[in-house]
Amino acid sequence: MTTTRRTLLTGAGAALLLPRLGHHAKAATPLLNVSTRTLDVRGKAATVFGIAGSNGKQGLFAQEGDRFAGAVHNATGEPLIMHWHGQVHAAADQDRSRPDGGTLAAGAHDTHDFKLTAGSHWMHSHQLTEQQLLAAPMITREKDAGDVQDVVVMLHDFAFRSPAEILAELGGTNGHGAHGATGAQSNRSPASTMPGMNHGSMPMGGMMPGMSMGGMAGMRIHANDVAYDAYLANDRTLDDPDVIRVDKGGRVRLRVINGATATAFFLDTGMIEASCVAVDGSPCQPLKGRRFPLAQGQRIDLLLAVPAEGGAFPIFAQVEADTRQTGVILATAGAAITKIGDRAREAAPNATLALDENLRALNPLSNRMPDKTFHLMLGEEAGYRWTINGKVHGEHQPIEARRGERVAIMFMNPTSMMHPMHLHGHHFQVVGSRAGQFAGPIRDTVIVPPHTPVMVAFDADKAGNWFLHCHHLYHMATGMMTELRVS
Ligand SMILES: [Cu+2]
Repeated sequence: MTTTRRTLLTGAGAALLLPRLGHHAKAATPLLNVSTRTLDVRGKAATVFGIAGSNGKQGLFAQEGDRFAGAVHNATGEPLIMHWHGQVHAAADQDRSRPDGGTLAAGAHDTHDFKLTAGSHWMHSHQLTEQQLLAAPMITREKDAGDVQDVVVMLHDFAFRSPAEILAELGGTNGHGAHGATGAQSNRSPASTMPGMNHGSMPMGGMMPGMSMGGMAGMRIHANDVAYDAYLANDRTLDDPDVIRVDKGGRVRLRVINGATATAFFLDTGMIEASCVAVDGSPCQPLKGRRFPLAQGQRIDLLLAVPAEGGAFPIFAQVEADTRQTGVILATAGAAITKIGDRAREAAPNATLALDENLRALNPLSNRMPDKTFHLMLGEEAGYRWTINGKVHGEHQPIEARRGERVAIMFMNPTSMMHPMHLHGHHFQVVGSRAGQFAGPIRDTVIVPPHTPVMVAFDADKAGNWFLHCHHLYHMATGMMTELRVS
């Protein structure tokens, strides 16, 4: 990958001349240009979105210390809400995907200036267009990344149908994912709200009793509620995969982003044992393995040593609870590339919290009791209606904290599906589950499996109103989103 330092400097110069947000004059050299492009998916042309830097490449690759400074131009022809996923140095007014953030009009640009957050992050629209690949890597290489070859892999689930059609198939209505839309008022009872679970102050040690999700035990667990036409890794299927040249005996840092909207994957490094060194862009104590879960919105950084004798080494991403897979191939010069099918021999398991229970943050939170603990009950109602504490977004009751407070959130999930829960503006630490309390990884998106309590904690250090939502696009769009207000 080439760095974009030059791009960033150009952007920084441009920033001096431009007002901050929503300007209509065309920026001379946008830092990023959001537009449409055409892909070939299984021999069929597909019009999708893309986010290109001034070098024409998708996404951004910067160095630690760089700023995200310059204009983002909306050439998509429709209003845009971008989210800088994982960028904790972006102030609230630097991210459109916030309550009252508005949209960037077609043809207009926003001008940004914030310090990039080191690590493997990404950017995507906070609208249904995320399904149409309105997403790209946003990588800031760490100063201590060392002498390794960075290989960025972006995963997607792909359909030739529009996201509106998919939402209709699911039975949902999009009143809530579009910010600013008020959404239909519900007259259903909030069946999944347990009395007394809002804004509780149960200490962390009290999280296990009463968490058996009684009455839900017989409920069917499922995944993959959208029928996709393909799964993409760097815009390609395994029919014609991205083959990435690596050196014999070289060291590779795979930076994998799950940009899929309704699909969790298992990363499988096949013949090469990997060492997980970061999740969601934040470093962890290295953990060896060959198979790692990766839910929507999550990232994982895996260090691999390419065997000295060379060869071709497929890196698979297999759909959870399914045999379908996508992937890329790492290959040394001259290695024979054999065709790999898009079906694994055995179905992958369902994504669980097992990885997080074994990972330990390299830079954990300080040891401190939470000032506030919130209990968020994830809910599911008839008509493809996904809720938090019985409310859809628009009817939600924000959770509130003061700057500097340590906040704990316990997610409880009596629903039939896993929910990758994502908090804007902050990184949290995974600190508890049925396995007990632990100093788990720092993340911004956590797998909350069905019938499994998960606790995260963070320091509310940034003023503003921040979305907290499920990163399954169609769960978010139909209601599974609330708000953290930090004053
Ligand atoms: Cu969900």
